[in-house]
Amino acid sequence: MRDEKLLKKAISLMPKLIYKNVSPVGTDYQTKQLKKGDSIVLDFGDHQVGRLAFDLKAKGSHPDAPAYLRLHFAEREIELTENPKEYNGWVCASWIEEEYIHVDVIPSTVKLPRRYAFRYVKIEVLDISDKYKIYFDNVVCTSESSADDTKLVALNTTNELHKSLDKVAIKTLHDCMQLVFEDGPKRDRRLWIGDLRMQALANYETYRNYELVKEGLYLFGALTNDEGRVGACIFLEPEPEVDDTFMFDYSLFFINILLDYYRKTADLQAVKDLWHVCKRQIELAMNNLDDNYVVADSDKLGWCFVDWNLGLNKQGSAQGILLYALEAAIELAQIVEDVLVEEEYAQYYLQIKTSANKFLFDSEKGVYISGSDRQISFASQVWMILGGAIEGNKAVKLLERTKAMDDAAMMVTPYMYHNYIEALIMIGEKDLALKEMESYWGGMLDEGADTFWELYNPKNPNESPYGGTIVNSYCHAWSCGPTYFLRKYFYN
Ligand code: RAM
Repeated sequence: MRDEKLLKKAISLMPKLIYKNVSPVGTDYQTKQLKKGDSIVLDFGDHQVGRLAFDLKAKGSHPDAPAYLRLHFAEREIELTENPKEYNGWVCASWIEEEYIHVDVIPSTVKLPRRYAFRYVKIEVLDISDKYKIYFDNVVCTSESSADDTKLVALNTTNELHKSLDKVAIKTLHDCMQLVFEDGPKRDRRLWIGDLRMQALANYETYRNYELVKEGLYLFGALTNDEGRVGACIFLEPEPEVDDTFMFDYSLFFINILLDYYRKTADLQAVKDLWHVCKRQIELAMNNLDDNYVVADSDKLGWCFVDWNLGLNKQGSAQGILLYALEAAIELAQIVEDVLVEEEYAQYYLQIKTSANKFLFDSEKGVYISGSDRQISFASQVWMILGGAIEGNKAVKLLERTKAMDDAAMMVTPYMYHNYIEALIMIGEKDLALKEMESYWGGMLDEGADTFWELYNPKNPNESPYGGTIVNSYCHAWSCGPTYFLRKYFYN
């Protein structure tokens, strides 16, 4: 389904990109003359999203054969040690940022064809004739982003770790802010709704680009599937289109993003324009409940996202997420004065909450369970807390019990950690929230992160759910939480 009016509005909100030329650090690369088999690694000093150009020059005889080069762009230096030919994972290898190019005329200016996300670029001379050597000059990356750094206010702290967490989180957000909030500028380079929720929150505390959030909301609202379901992500080109991936949790988050946006902007018109989309998401989610008001579990991979832990059962989390979305929907109903719907949702909320505590709570173990195997995971507990199924001290104890269990399914992404930190803050565990954030995101800093990653397992920093780190995204929007948490809850 395509709502042209909403789409037009979305497109009118598309930002202008801001460009900046960045050169590699260290100036001696021009002095390195390269022959066949040689290579050079250029370091841009920080993560960049942009286009690369350079002058290719020769020393020796007039070049009598083209130069054949391979360029490999990397967000982390470790990626340069991996051989793309050995990558065998399920995410398409075409995401690996490498180019094989022939340069016929030397000297000449070479402009690479794509936008890349990187800090390092390795250039290998695959072949040139032995009558000349090449060298590089005027290497420049024209970086691009719609984030306006003049809008930033420094975090008022002397705590060095907090400064770094804030700075790297903002850089992550900055590099993902393009024509839309992208999930990651290396991969998948598009607007995903789960990522948008967190980007919007971090953006409210930093760049305050409300229009970019609004654009995202109108895009998702304009482009749904045939039954009106909000998609998991949107492609922009060649023209805006919703992906055919739909996930229970991601569709519902539309409602929370709209409410967060309204709370910041009081943009009543936007709520009115998009209220029918919210109602449809609730309706569709309600169709997914069994007779006991419990979200029906599914074997279908990706029916609900929650986290990249492939062994995770999603049912418990989905129940909590539905409560979380319903709470937001009730507030939105009040805002648009849709009294009957407000009452209806309040009833749903109570029923679903009661069912969560009746059918998805193991009273012997004292934790929420998920799926027919009664899986215990952090995700289920966190989402039941965020959804309000359990509150206060009871919730504190719930997390303590979960922590004490060796077999509880762990969180694997900064995305799920973000939800965990939010839950801790919600139940009054601010100190613990800060400690957990410092240690988890701080672990990435210890690994040398310039931007925060899509995945981070402290026990195995190079883990990948895709079958190879070479396609992991090391600047990923859903990990920009620290700036939001620090600024909203600790330095306010
Ligand atoms: C990843 C994307 C995105 C996330 C989805 C579920 O492939 O990069 O960040 O929202 O999965």
